[in-house]
Order: sequence, then C-alpha cells, then structure tokens
Amino acid sequence: VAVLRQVGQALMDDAIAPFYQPKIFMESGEIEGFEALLRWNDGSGWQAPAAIEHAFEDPTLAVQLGERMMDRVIADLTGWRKLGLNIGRIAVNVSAAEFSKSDMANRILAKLDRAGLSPGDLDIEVTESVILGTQATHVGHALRRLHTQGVSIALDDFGTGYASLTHLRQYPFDWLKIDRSFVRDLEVDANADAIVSAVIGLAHGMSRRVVAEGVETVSQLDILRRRGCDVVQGYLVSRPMPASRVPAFTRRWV
Ligand code: G
Ligand code: G
Ligand code: NA
Ligand code: MN
Repeated sequence: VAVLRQVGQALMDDAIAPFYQPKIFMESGEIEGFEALLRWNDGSGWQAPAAIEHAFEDPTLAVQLGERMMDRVIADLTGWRKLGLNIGRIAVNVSAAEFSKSDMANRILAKLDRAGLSPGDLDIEVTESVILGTQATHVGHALRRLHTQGVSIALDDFGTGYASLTHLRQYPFDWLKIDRSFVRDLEVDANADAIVSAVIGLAHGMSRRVVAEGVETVSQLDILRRRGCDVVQGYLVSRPMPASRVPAFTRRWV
C-alpha cells in the first residue's frame, strides 16, 4: 500500500521517466532502436523499478504508468526526429494489467497518430506471463491489432516463463528476446549455448528475429555472432541512459 501511494505521488511529481538502452544490429553495427525502461526518482536519484514493481500489478496504476511512459516516449522521439536523428524503433514494455482496458491498442495507435509518428516507430515488449494472464483474450486481440497496423511485437525474457511453443504460433511475435540468464552463462555452460542456438534456429525458421539481452562481454558477443543472433543489447554497448544523453550517443555511434 505504501508503494502504491509512493507511485501515485511520483506520477503527480513527474518523477517517472523512461531511460533508454540501445539495441544494435550484430551485422551492420547500426542502431536498431532503444528499449524504454521505467525509472522513478525517489528523491535521491533515478531508480530501477524493482522497489515499485507491484505497481505494475495494480490495474489503475499500471495503466497510468503505461500511459505516462508512452507519452514521454512519444515526446522524446518527436524531439529526436526534429533534430534529424536516426533513433530507430522505441520498444516499450507493457504489463498484463495494461491490457485490461479493451481499447488499449487503439489508444496507443491514436497517440502515435496525433504525434505524427507511425506504428513502425514502436515496438511492444510483453513477457510470457502477459500472454498467460487472465487478460489473454484482450492481449491476443490487442497484439494482433497493433501488429496489423505495423507495430512490432517482442516476446521478452523468452525461455524463462511458462509459455509453450504453441504461443509462437498463436501470437504475432516479430522478435524473441533471449533472457539475459542464458547470455550470462554462454561462456561457461554448454547447455546455455545450446539453448541460445536452438532459440535462434527456431526464430529464424519462423522468419522471426532474435535480440540477446544482457550482453556484457566481448566473448559473449563473439559467441552470439557465431550463432547468428540478429541484435544485441546490454552493458557492453551501453547502460540505460536518460533521454538527454540519447542524441550524443546516437551521433557518436554512427
Ligand atoms: O532495469 P530494469 O531494472 O529497468 O527493469 C526491471 C524490470 O522492469 C524489467 O523486467 C523490465 O521489463 C520492467 N520494466 C521496465 N520498464 C517498464 C515499463 O515501462 N513497464 C513495464 N510494465 N515494465 C517495465
Ligand atoms: O525484463 P527486461 O528484459 O525488460 O529487463 C531489462 C532489465 O535488464 C533492466 O533492468 C535493465 O536495466 C537490465 N539490463 C540491461 N542490460 C543489462 C546487462 O548487460 N546486464 C545486466 N545484468 N542487466 C542488464
Ligand atoms: Na523488456
Ligand atoms: Mn527481458
């Protein structure tokens, strides 16, 4: 309860903001896009959401946090476009509770349209738990509607939850994100390597692409390159950064 009140206050104080972490094409080295990650300012600085994670389960707060993130992402992206920066797509994480409103897809599409952005500018990341939740029907409908309009859909933390391979046929995923626990063990665990290779083969066989999360070392990068991974994300490239640092990063990177 204290956490929920804290988050409500943070929303009022404008103390919720996206940080951005780049995702890089393995082959060309170009920026594929950035993942928007929620940060909140507790008075001592910008914090990762661990302490307020329960807020994502509260239907009202989850919707408010999601709306705030989407509004901030759209404002940031609009500003970067005006500067002529090639930012790529922005990926936004969406929690199960945000799908409880059945018009969720249309609200997102309308926001993009009002800002003069296109659905192709946006990526939606969902975890396996989102598609297994009580809102599964809404989720399926919303994801298909977004995908039909050109929004990319990514299945986050792939391989760590309870989703079955059946979901890969039922939902329109463009991307599988290999969870960072597999990437972390790549160099020391042949089984992690085998799983990563199999996931990449599975994705490519279905004409989907793969992002490896949590890439921290050059040796992990080398293994992922040999396995045919499409895109990498992790501290090796950059930690999540405030919006103000994205233009300089983008200019320096190309
Ligand atoms: O850096 P990191 O600690 O940011 O993120 C922790 C967890 O919080 C991750 O599982 C991430 O997917 C999730 N998360 C980060 N930002 C958001 C957001 O805007 N919405 C939702 N629903 N989850 C987020
Ligand atoms: O669940 P999701 O994949 O959205 O969460 C992303 C989380 O992973 C965020 O908390 C982000 O800060 C964190 N993260 C991003 N890159 C790295 C990395 O290279 N190493 C570790 N340990 N965490 C990372
Ligand atoms: Na994510
Ligand atoms: Mn993830």
